[in-house]
Amino acid sequence: MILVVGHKNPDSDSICGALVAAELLKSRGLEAKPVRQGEINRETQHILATAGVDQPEFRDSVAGEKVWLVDYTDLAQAPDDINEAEILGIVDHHRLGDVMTVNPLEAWIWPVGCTCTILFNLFKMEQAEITKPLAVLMMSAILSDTVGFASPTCTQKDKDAVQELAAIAGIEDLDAFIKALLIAKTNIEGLTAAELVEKDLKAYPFNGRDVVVGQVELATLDQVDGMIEALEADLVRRCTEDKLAFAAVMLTDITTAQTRLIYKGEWAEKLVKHEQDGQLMMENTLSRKKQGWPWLQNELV
Ligand SMILES: [Mn+2]
Repeated sequence: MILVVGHKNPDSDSICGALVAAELLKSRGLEAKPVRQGEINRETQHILATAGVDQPEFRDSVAGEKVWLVDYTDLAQAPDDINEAEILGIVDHHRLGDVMTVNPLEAWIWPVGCTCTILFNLFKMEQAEITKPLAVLMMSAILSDTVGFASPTCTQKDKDAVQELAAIAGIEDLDAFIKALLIAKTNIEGLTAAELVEKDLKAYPFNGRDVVVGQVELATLDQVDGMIEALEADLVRRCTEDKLAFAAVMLTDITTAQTRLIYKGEWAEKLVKHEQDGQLMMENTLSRKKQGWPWLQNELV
């Protein structure tokens, strides 16, 4: 049995990708099971309901198992005992991280907008059947990761994949489909500051220290009015409890690509010079991977 496992703090690509990759392995005649390392978010719930697919089983230990990794190659995002598992495969669209393998592996790492775009192409290459639910899972993950094609991470391969998948899924009104997805993505009603920071938090080892950067995608920055102090307090708490050098959360208005960065920690002073009127605004910044984190790495060295 191969466990197909997405990253910690799973986003939609990580859940849909695990579900889809497990089906690809099954189509090769292998036994495979998708698993998740955390609770699924509201957008992913919306996608699974639309596709009519159950969420993967929770699993945070993979010792002694054969695994495929989906949507990451960083140890920090893998199950804690990943070194006791055998990594047989990787499908990912991030920079290459620090996982090591004992044996040769199958690795599909493409610079595209979404893991599901790679999986879609693997299904085509292997002439495996893409059912309607699989098409909904893949197109939704691609639209989520690329923020409805608006992210600079989006490539022609992502657009082509969605077009073909929408036809298979029988989605006639793609704009309405995207709108419903983005409403689910930006729904933060009732979430606490800690839950917002945690929502899509990623850990990055940097210069021998630990850094975390979260991102909250919003329909308007007004949604977090009145929560800024609580968000800052939560970042301070994380820096103390987890001995972080820097903790930040990107508050991104996905309609204008404007991001407000809330940040704390020992290294925070390195960024103060970019503030205007007490706020650090990052113009034209939708993507943490392509814009936010590269900029931060430059500033934090
Ligand atoms: Mn992804």
